Amino acid sequence: MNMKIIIISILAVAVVAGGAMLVISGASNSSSQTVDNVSMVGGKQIITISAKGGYSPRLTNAKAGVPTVIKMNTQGTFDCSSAIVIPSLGYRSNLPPSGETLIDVPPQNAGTALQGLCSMGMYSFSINFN
Ligand SMILES: [Cu+2]
Repeated sequence: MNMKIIIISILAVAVVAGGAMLVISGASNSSSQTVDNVSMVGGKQIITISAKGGYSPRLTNAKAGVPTVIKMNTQGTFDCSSAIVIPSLGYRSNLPPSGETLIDVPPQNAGTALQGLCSMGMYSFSINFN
């Protein structure tokens, strides 16, 4: 009987702590424009952008001339930012409510600004290649 109560309270603490960490990481993501969301994996440049009530980060500085993958993250995204359009790539997709969607981007010339939009053009993000 006592054991059960202890286990339940441990679970409750874990859930609350997990929730708090999510809130903290979410806040730091949206407040900072200089998040490091670009990484190189196996010669490919991976740009991570999350979509939920808009796109984060709004502005990304990336390398020109390398094959690139945009990794769109959704997590409980039920707003229109899940309907994504990248006009210059002719790309249009409906992202799943939660998950990862990979978008292949061919090497871009220096000076290119790639723009992504929600289908209504209300939310946007840009990636500058240099
Ligand atoms: Cu929209």
